[in-house]
Amino acid sequence: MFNHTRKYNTIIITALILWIKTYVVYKLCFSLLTSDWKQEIILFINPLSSVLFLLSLVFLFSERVRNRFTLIIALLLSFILYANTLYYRFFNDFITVPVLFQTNNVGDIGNSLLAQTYWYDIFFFLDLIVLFYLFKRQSFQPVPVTRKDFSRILVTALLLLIVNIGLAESERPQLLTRTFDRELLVKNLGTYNYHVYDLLLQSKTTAQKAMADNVDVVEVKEYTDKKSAPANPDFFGLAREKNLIVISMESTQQFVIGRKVNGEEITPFLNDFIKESYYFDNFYHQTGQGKTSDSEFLLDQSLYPLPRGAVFQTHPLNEYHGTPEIINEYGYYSAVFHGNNKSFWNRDIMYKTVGYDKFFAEQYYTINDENKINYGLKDVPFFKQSIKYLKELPQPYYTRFITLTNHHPYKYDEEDQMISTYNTEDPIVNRYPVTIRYTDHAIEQFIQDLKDEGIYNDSIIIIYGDHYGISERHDEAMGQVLGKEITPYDNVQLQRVPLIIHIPGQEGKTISQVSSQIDLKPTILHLLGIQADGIHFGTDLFSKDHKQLAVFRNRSVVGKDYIYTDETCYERKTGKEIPVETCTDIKEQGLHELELSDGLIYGDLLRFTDFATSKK
Ligand code: GP9
Ligand code: MN
Repeated sequence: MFNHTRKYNTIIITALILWIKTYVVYKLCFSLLTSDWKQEIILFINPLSSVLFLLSLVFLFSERVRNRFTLIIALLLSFILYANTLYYRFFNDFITVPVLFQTNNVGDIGNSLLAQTYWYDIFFFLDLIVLFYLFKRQSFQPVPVTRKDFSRILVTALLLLIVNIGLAESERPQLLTRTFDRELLVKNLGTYNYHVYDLLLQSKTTAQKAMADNVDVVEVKEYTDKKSAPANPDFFGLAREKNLIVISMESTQQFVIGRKVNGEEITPFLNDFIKESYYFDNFYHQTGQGKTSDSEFLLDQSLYPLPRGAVFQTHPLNEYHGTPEIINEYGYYSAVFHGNNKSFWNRDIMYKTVGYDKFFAEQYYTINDENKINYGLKDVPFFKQSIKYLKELPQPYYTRFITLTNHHPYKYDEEDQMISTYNTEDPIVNRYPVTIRYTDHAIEQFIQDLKDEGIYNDSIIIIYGDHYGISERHDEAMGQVLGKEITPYDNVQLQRVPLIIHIPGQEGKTISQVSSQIDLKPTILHLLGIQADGIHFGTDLFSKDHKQLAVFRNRSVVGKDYIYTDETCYERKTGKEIPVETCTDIKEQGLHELELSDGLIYGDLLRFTDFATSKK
């Protein structure tokens, strides 16, 4: 009798502690907003089923090791919770299986994550010490248990899971089949169940490639052919035989263009450069977890990056028909310049796959404590040191320069500060204009060097922002900066990044059509005088038939007239909320494109084609 009362003691106390801890972390460390009590209840109960399930397993162990095993489970779950918290603080997202295998980046990401640790993080693990001492007490000493006792806990866990999934499905139909986004999954299933679900998804991805056959690629090709837009004869071949210099501006959002802090322009150089270039002020980034590398993928492939992980990491050995490979057949030499470790984002491998001739990474630069900050070489010495390599390249070339200084958490050395900080409560937002201003200055010097070296007049220069720099976590401070409360509509609009295309001899102008990173490849090919007739989800920005559609990885869609996000439809120009059905068309087209593109990558379907590699 005595045994009966105490045999569940350890499980109950451990479950309670882990359950409450998880909920507290949800509330304090993740922004999982709930809009009614039902969502709050789902959020509250969702850790319990997985916690109980794991703890039921301790009954399968002998009394001798049972308490130790209980502690190991508690440690494991606390670790998962903490790892997600760190990742969330930096990426505003949850860990996925592919992210875990991005071991190449761990060193650098590790630094960023370290900057996000706080002394009070110790609370993530303090309860384990409490449990440790508690388990020494007489009332927590394991007693013999039967299979029935095990089943009791297991069945309770399963019942809880069923109730949880039932509630979640009623709240969010098709949650499991459609995998909306990670935040919704965690909100509804709980962080632990989410990881199990993610593992299952990963195995599905692996199986998909094995099962794909070449029928699917025909469907994709038919779709993109139908969508594609013919080149504008006024622009076709304008860059033929010219060099192409593409600059990726780290974390640079469009809102900084033309904006001032304390009466001073944040981007004085770009503001002027825009006046003699084509400038796209409704150009959106479309990156996912692969951040910079996703933007590179969009640029060179005109395919969507993946919903989970960085495609550079997860599918670096696929067959691709990207810009470097295509233009190589037209006599172009291709190279990338970047002042960071060559294996970051698995670039060294991926660049070989997609056909770059050369990658000037960290080892080509003189990097020391003075000229380095955050992830690597500062932008000014980066461009300065690149010039000597650029001069030696066989012409014509396609070169890409990836800047780095304006990277979260926007650290800078005092001597590099050329503008005041913002003055909000949020240090990240405050520092942001300072590092942007620095990059603006670095690009100004680079352009001057190109002029001095006689390269400028022979080159088309494209400058674009790779992705957002200020995430939604900073909405409050952003609200102060922009002087308004940030709505979901504004959050979509904040995903605009600058795009500047400078063509020698052309005056340029501002083009306000909706456009996105996926449009760059066909635009570049047409400028070079190459028909873009492979598989491209984007369309030429200069085409008279350019399709105004920007599909985000979080499934928001921007169309010519409307913006669909958060299951709400807005008028694009005014931000006015309108009936959600108005957005049905763009939403469906967007989802369809994502599905086709994902299928293409998961199935490695380009291996079944040969159309993009043969010279026309
Ligand atoms: C790393 C740099 C930054 O080399 O491109 O990557 P991000 O964190 O922005 O993806
Ligand atoms: Mn980046």
